[in-house]
Amino acid sequence: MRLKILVGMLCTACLPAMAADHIVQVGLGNTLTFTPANLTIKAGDTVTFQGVAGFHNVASNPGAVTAFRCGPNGCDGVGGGNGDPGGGTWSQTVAFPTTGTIGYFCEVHEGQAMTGVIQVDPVPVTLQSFDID
Ligand SMILES: [Cu+2]
Repeated sequence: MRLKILVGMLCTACLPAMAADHIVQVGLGNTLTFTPANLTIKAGDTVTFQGVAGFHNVASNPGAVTAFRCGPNGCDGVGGGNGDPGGGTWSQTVAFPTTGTIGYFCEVHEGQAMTGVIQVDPVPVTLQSFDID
């Protein structure tokens, strides 16, 4: 007798292997924009914000499931960095372990609609089958 067993694995254990990094450019072409402004990622992924032009930072909306505030001098609460706005080119990476919709903005240019949204989707369930003789 041969049984085929289909097992759905919650992928907590395979997060590290599946995690991806996504780039959001800040101020591309000297515009007051995030590129892309709307990004969909999976839980466990990271987003690297790259300041490319202008004087900006990135700050999550109040109450966001993953809070961050980052700029040229680092991110608030991470290794003594602070997320104050600044110029030049810079790069800060934020991890998004939790599903949800996270809005963010530049504190200097929020009034000029310099905003973005990161949608963090669940990691898909992986199905595996085993044969038992
Ligand atoms: Cu800005």
